[in-house]
Amino acid sequence: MNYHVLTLFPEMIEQGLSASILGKAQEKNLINLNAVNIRDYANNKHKQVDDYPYGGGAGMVMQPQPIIDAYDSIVRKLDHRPRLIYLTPQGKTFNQDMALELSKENSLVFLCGHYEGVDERVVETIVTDEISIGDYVLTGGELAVMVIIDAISRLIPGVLKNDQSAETETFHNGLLEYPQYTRPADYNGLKVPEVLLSGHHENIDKWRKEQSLLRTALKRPDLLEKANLSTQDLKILKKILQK
Ligand code: 6GU
Repeated sequence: MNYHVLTLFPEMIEQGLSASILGKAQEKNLINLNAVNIRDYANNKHKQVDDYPYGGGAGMVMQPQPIIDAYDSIVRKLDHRPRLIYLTPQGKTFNQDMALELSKENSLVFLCGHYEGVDERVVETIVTDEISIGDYVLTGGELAVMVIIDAISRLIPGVLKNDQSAETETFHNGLLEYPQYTRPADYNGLKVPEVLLSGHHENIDKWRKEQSLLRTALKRPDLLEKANLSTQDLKILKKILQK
């Protein structure tokens, strides 16, 4: 996966994604990160990238020329026009299904806006997708793009230690993850559920499935409506909710 991030703060992106699992994934070339400073493409001698909004109003607007030239410089090195994802609270709210879909691309370009946003002609001409990470306002798209790159990257084969962990956990099947425990089995009188110590894998799987269903019903009932529950799951759920 080749990520290109168009930003006024490339060091923020580079540093934010250099630690831990994503840092390792870059070292292993499972993912590649190219943070492009939009300012480097400004055509004027003051390297200005923003200006006052036509019609007046608060803040500054990012000008089209440096952004479009920065995108074109990436396109020139490829044999196709990669998706250009603009991070904006006006976009579609990011979720796990979108992460999975984007993880199948070869190259992705992200555009981080700042100030009051980017000139609308950028959105009209080169932006293919608009994504938000939730209903709140950030100072810029940088933190949002890091969230999205993290969520996509962990789905790329080899990035996580065992491919399983990306599958079994929260949201894989539209449900929340079951509770986890580690040693000690008794922590100041707080005990790990007996079934987990039993070594009986069938019972453990059954317990975990029940816990996933129960938790989702209690904490995120909205997810339960969307999850594709089998008739077996529905039966289990009915039983545990009666208790
Ligand atoms: Cl993607 N960008 C900005 N600037 N603010 C946001 C956002 C994105 N998602 C939620 N708030």
